[in-house]
Amino acid sequence: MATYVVGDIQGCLDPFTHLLEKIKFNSNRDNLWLTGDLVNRGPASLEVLRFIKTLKHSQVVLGNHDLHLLSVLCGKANLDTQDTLGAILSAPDKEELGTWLRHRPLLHYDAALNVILVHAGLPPQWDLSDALQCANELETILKSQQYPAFFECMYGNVPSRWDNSLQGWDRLRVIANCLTRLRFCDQEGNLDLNTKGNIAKKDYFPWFKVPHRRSKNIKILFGHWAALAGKTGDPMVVALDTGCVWGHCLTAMRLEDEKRFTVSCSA
Ligand SMILES: [Mn+2]
Repeated sequence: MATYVVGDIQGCLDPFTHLLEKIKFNSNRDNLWLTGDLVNRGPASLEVLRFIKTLKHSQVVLGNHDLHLLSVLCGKANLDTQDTLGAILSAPDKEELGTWLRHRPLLHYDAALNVILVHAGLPPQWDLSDALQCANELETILKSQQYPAFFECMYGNVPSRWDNSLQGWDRLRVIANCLTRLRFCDQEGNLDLNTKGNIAKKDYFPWFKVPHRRSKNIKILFGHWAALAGKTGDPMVVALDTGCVWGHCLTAMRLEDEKRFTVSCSA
């Protein structure tokens, strides 16, 4: 038995299938962890979702595109021109797929390995216990009948900084932005959710390089940030989005020995 952690698939079924063949993935025996953004931008989101839902031993965390799909499914957002989620919206099993996806966590912590799996990252103010608590607050709403009200309030970049005194939808929006959209923030934890490359604005850092970040003692596996090309320069922070949907590659890392396997995604 091995555990493989796969980066952002974004509806790219063929590279995903090729990668599973390359690692000789055995769904009866092996574990698959996924960094989220299973869907959108790529050509086969419906098929990717259906396939992952059938896996016996999988651990998914939700990404921003997964949350957007859930929001569209409950009528709280419209598809934008770059979205490729149309086939899911007209699928006969869209309810089951949506319910399954909505019950996935935002963060997974493996205590035996001291490893966190998260889509984007953690703000510098959070230690492990804060991260677990905040993810759980949002997961609880997503699993409840209140979830459409969250999606109505999810979109937006403010408040720009986590503060434990935040309440209500503002609190949940910041939690969602940290866990699923974060790339850069400053030492005080102000999020820059607009910069998408790998060059920080003045006084900002990649979230994992902020001095005094309180989660430095835990290994963190994440996706979301294709411009990093799988490199952080820090063995405790493991980037796994290698830009599959942008024609680069899809990566699986075997957790036991951290060996990486990749397949090319150029058309
Ligand atoms: Mn993402």
